[in-house]
Amino acid sequence: MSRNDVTAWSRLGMPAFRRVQLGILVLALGLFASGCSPEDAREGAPAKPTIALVMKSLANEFFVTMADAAEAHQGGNEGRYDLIVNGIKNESDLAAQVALVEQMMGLGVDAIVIAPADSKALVPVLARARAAGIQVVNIDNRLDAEVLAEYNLAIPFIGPDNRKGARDVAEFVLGGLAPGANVVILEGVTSAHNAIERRRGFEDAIAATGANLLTKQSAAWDQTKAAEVTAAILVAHPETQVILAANDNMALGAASAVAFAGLEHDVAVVGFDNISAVHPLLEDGRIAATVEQYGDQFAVNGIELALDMIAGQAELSDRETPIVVVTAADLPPQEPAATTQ
Ligand code: ALL
Repeated sequence: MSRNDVTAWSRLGMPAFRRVQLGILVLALGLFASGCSPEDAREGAPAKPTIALVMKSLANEFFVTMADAAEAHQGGNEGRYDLIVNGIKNESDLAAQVALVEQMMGLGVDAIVIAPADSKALVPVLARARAAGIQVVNIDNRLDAEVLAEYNLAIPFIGPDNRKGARDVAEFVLGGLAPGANVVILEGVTSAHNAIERRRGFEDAIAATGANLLTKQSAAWDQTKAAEVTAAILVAHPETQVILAANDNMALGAASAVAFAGLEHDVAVVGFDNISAVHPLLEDGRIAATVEQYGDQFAVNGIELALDMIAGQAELSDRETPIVVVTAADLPPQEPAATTQ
């Protein structure tokens, strides 16, 4: 069995998490059956490099879309590289993501393209990967500059200006309300740089529009947690008018808590990601706006950069990707319902 088997398994159309696990298992069994250690496999590997995409929660549509884009890219570039797609189950399970990177090192991959769950905790293991000669590209959530400097590491980053995206979407909603509007912020995992940047962007918009911040709390990027946290906030602060959620999963959770609370006034909810699950809620107003950050392109750009780095042709500079506020007006017109004669 070769590394190609991993890629073949990864395109069977199973849920991403399972196919990833199977892919790793198939590769591991292949190595075992042929009596090779991962190092031996690396020596006898095909000239094609193997790239590992290491993401966060595959329960989040954002990362499933990212995985699909990476697999589609590899499908169109089969002669150039092999791909292993990985993710963790739980948004805040940092230890699981560290273990995944170690697993990828053990498999002897040539490059790791990673969306780190935490901006500091992943740096030591990535330093070990670099020391083992593996190229590393950071996508989506930026690694902490100070910790990178401590490890004397230069890792290029591909991702958006999260602070600006958050500010833009918050100003879109707050701009339509009188100054003094009562606002709640739902933060992501607070040790993630993009969560911090989005919180700052929301605070920028609150300051710029003269809104009133009632409370900011983390729901760790998670829909269920966001529903629980929001339900408690709405009991403590029934005067809430706007909920600024740092991702769409939390916006979905917040919207369900708002519906359940049955307040007598409207509560505007915003998110970030533009996953398809929020589109029906944008259409009917339960979510006012989100931010498209083209997450599918992070992985593809990261893979291309990794290939250049493996070939020794890349400049290690960061690449900023676009962001745009999305509202119901930006969605494609709905298909008319099918009629039966
Ligand atoms: C961030 C992404 C997304 C996502 C979140 C959840 O890094 O940019 O906004 O929803 O991770 O893990």
